[in-house]
Amino acid sequence: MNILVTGFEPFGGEATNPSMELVKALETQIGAAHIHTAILPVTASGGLQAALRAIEEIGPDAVVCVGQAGGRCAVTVERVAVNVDDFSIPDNEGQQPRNRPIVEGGPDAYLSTLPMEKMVEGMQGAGVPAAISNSAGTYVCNHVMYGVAHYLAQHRPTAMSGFVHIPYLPSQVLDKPDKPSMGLELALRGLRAGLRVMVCAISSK
Ligand code: PCA
Repeated sequence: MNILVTGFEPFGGEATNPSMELVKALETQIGAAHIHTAILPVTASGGLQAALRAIEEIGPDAVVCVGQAGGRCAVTVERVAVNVDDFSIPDNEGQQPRNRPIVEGGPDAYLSTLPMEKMVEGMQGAGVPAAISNSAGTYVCNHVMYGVAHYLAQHRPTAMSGFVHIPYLPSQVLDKPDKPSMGLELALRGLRAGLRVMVCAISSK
């Protein structure tokens, strides 16, 4: 079994991105699955292109994209990606599409096909604050979640896909002490527990 897990480069003036650190720290084997990783640029077209290139190379059974959601208190498994780019800040190339479809004429939304509830239970069972989120936003993470689901629906319909958002790291909130954070070890334990549940679900299909 092959699983692709992606993270993002830093953006928005941050020195790091917890998703990049997590993906770098992840082991290469979880249960029956070989874990492949890629770090994506935080740009609408470049991020999605890099994810699709990795999918074409690896031919994964599941794609789990991971990103930073600064301000959230828990690891969150996203339920849905919407067909809207509406960036509140420019991406790392200075592009800021507003109120624009990602795929002209595409479905309004794609639901995650990951076993979301079981993954959240697995994360909580490992002692990690976790929840389902009903909005991945309208920035680059939503764009990549939507774009990956759209690609898989056409080219690899048996593969699962979805998105996991991670809070800020403690080092990122030293200058914003009103914001919550989660240490890398705890976030890693959560992601690992979620992936383990997903791998078991794929194995028993
Ligand atoms: N988080 C952003 C984009 C890259 C990242 O890590 C988002 O939530 O859209």
